[in-house]
Amino acid sequence: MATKNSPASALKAKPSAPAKTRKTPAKAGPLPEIAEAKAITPMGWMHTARFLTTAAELFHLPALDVPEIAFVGRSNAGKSTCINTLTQQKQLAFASKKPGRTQHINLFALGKQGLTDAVLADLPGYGYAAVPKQDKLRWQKVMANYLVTRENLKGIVLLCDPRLGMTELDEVLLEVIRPRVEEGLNFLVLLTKADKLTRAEGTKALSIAKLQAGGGQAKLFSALKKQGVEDLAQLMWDWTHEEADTHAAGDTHD
Ligand SMILES: Nc1nc2c(ncn2[C@@H]2O[C@H](COP(=O)(O)OP(=O)(O)OP(=O)(O)O)[C@@H](O)[C@H]2O)c(=O)[nH]1
Ligand SMILES: [Mg+2]
Repeated sequence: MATKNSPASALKAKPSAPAKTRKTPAKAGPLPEIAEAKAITPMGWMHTARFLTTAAELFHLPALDVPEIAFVGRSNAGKSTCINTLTQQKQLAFASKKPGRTQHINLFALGKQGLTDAVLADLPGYGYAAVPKQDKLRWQKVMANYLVTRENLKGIVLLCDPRLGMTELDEVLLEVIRPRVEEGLNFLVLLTKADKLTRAEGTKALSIAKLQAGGGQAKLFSALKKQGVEDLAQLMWDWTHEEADTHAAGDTHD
């Protein structure tokens, strides 16, 4: 959904001024304002993503003052694939058939070079049986700490394979983040691999996820069919530009 001052709403051109008689021949190429609007569609913005840094421990993560969105979920849920699909880059985040592929917190910067305005965080998945118990517990602590203490965290996307539903560890994560969601942290349950579901199954899974999401939202997504991609890009934009939108909206009133 487009909000005020979102890239999509920027595309809605203002009523154009009455055409004046042109004295000089028109130059070829797009009008500057159209070129500008094109550069800031949610998908265009997502495409600016580039690797920022990686960290195995929380204290290795740089403190940032731009909004950050975390992609979390069980191993193999499709977090890295989702980031690659959103950013339209094949190998920005490492996706793999082998669960447990992502083992560090990987940050990706968004926005024009030198003008980072948001960060995506790809987190290692949990619940992969082959990981030694000690490592599992260590990781669960790191992640819980990250989700509770990361100051610039603006939103959490919990990716979930609807064929498996919410696992016990997903429920634990929901409990961990509940206080922050109640305080207004943005939250989305993203049902991945929707291409594996019939339409009826998708509708049912979505209504269950909406209930489980508490104060958050739920959406269907398929990297394979490119379902829900633009919608998600728009939501990411809205989450990370809320204050700018509010200020701009306020500017219209005296
Ligand atoms: N059919 C289908 N397969 C998908 C989709 N998204 C991801 N996959 C597959 O699911 C597997 C796991 O994807 P990843 O993106 O590596 O999952 P992850 O959540 O990052 O996994 P970890 O890094 O282990 O936590 C890969 O084989 C992907 O090709 C989708 O939308 N549809
Ligand atoms: Mg991954």
